[in-house]
Amino acid sequence: MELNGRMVLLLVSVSVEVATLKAGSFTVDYERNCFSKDGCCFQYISGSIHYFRVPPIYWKDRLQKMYMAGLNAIQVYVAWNYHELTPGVFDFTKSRDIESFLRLAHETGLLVILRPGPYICAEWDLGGLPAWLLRNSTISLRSSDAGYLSAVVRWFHVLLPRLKPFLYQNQGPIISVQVENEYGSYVTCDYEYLRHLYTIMRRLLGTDVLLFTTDGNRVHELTCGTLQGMYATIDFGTNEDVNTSFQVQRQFEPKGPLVNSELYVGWLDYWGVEHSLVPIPNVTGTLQEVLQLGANVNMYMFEGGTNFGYWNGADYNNKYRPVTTSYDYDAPLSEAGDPREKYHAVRTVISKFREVPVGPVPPPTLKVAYGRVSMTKVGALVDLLQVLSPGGATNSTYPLTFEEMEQYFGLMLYRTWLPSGVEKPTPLLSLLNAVHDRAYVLVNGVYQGILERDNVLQLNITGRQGDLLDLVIENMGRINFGPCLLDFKGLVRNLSLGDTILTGWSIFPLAIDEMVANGWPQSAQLDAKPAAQGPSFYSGTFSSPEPQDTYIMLQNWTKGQVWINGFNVGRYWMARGPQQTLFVPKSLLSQHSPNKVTVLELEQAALVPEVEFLDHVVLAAWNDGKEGTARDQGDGSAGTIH
Ligand code: 6DJ
Repeated sequence: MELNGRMVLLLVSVSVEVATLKAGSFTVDYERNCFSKDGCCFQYISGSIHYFRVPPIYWKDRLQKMYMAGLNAIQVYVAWNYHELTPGVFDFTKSRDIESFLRLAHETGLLVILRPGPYICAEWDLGGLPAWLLRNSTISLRSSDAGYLSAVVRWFHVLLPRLKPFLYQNQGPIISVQVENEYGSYVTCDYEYLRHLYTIMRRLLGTDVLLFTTDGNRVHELTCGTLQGMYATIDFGTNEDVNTSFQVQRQFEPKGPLVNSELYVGWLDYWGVEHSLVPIPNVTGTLQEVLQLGANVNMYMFEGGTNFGYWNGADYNNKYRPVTTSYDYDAPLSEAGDPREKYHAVRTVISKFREVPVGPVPPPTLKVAYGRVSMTKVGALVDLLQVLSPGGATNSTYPLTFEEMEQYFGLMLYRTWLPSGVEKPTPLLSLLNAVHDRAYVLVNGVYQGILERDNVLQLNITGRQGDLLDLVIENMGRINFGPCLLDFKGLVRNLSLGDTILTGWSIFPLAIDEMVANGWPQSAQLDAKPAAQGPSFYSGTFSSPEPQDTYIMLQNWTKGQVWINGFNVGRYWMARGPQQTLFVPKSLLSQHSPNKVTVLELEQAALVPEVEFLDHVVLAAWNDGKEGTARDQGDGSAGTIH
C-alpha cells in the first residue's frame, strides 16, 4: 500500500504524541503542594531496603512483599565502599549488581527513591565511604577537600551513567535522587561541597531529575543541609510531633509536598545494649497521621537485612558503639524477610489511603534446624601466621594503622618484644585509646586478656625481657555518624608498658578472608598441634540435602567471626548480645557436598566446641557486663522501646 502525504503526517504526529506520553515526568508541584507524576498529584508510600544487606536470591521476594504491603515505592542507598573496594576498581556483579536490583523493583511495580550519597550513614562502615580515603590521614570527608572530592567525582562518573537509564524520565523507576544525607547534622557545613555534588549530579543525570536533600527535623539541621535547587525533606520518628516536624520543613519549603524521608518504624541494635523495638501502635499512629496530611513517607527500614562480613558501622555517643551483625531493625519484614505483625498493621493503615494489591502475601521462608555440628580446633592464629600472612610483617618503630598498612577490615597482628622484665604485674596501657577497637593480648603465646576502646584501657601482664608480646587487633566497624568520621583502626597511638613506650613493632596483615574463601583450612591441617592460646580457628561440616534458611548459634562461645562455605556471615558476641544467632541464607549452603563452618573465636571457645543450627532467630538476649543475661527465644518481644 502506498502512503499518501496526509497519512504520513498523521503517523508522525501520533508517534510524537506517544513519545511525549512515554517520556515520564516527575516534579514538585508548588501550586498543589504535591509531587506531580506525569502531570497528576502523586503521594508516595515507600519503604527502605538495602540491596547490600539482602542476599540477591531474595531481592525479588522482599520487593514483592513490599509491593504487597501497599507500597508504591522503595528507597535505596548506594554504598560506595561496597563497589570500590580498591581505588579505581569497581564491582557491580552479584550482590553488587544494583542494576538488576533496580530492574526487579521496576518489574515488581515499585518506584525508586535513589540515595547515592556519597555519604549514606546507614550504620554501614564509615557511612558508606571507602576506608581507603583515610590513607590520607588529614582528609576532610564530606567537604570540598580536593582529595575527597576528586574521589567522589571519579565514583559518580562510574555510578551515575549506569543509573541514568533507570530514571523515570527515561522510562525507569527512579523518581528522585537524594544529594548527600543528613548533611546538616555534620560539622563541615560546606555549601560549596553540596553545590559541587548538585552540579555533578545535574551534569550526569540531566536537568529533569528531581534532586532532594534529607535532614533531621530541627531548623539548625536543615540550615546546613539544604541548598537552592534541591527539594528539602526531613526525617523523624514515631516519638516526634508530626505537625511540628512538618512546620520545620515548611520553613524551608513553604510550598510543595510534605515529605518524611525516614519514618523510623524500627531501630538499630548495638552490641551490649538491649534489643530495640518500636511498638506497633506508635508506628501505625504516626503513619496514619502523616498519610492523612497527604504527606509522602518512607519507612526506615521496611526490610533491614544483615551486616554480613565486617560491614557494620558504629556510632559514637560518649563512647564507641559498634552495631550488631543483624540489621533486623524491628522492621515490618524481619531480617529473614518474614512479614511480622507490624507488616500487617502497616498494610491495614495504607489500605485506608490507597488500594493495596489483592492476593496472599508471600509466606515466611522455610527455616531448617540442621542441629549441632561439632567443631575441631585448627590452631591458634599466632601459630598460623605463615599461612595467614604470607607476605610477612612490616617493621616500624611506632605502630602503623590498618589504613597505613592498606588492610582495611578484619584483624591484624601487632608484635613486639618486652623491653625489660616485668616480674610483677605491670599495666599494658592504652590510656589515650590507642586500641581501635579491641586487642587480644598474648605474651609468649599465652593469652593475657583484652584491651577495648573506651572500655578496657589497661591490662596487667608479666614477662621477661625479650618475651614476645602479641596483640591481635580487631576492627569492629568504622563510625558512620557524627563528627568523628576519621576513625582509623589498629594501634592508632603508642602503647606503653608501665612508663615505657613500646617500640620496634612487626605488623602482620592477615588475609584470613581470602584464605577461608579459597578453602582454607583443609582437613589435612586439622591435626596440626596447637601450641599458642588466644584467637583460634575451628572447623566443622554438616550436610543439607535440601538447603533452606537457618540460623547459627554459638552458645557458650564468646566473640568472633563465622564463615559458611567461605562466606563471612558476620560477627558473633554471645557474651554481650543482644544478638544470639546469625542469619544463614540458603544460598550459602550446598545440596551435594558437606557445608563447611569456620569459626574464629577471639577469646574463649565453648568447653565442648560445637555450634548449632536453629530454625528460629534469637535477637534479644543481652549482657552489658553488669546484669545477668535476659533471654527471649522468640522474635524480639523483649527489648528497649524507641
Ligand atoms: O539517614 C540516616 C540513616 O541512614 C538517619 N539515621 C538512621 C540511619 O543512619 S540514625 C539511623 C540516623 N541518623 C542519626 C541521627 C541520630 C540522632
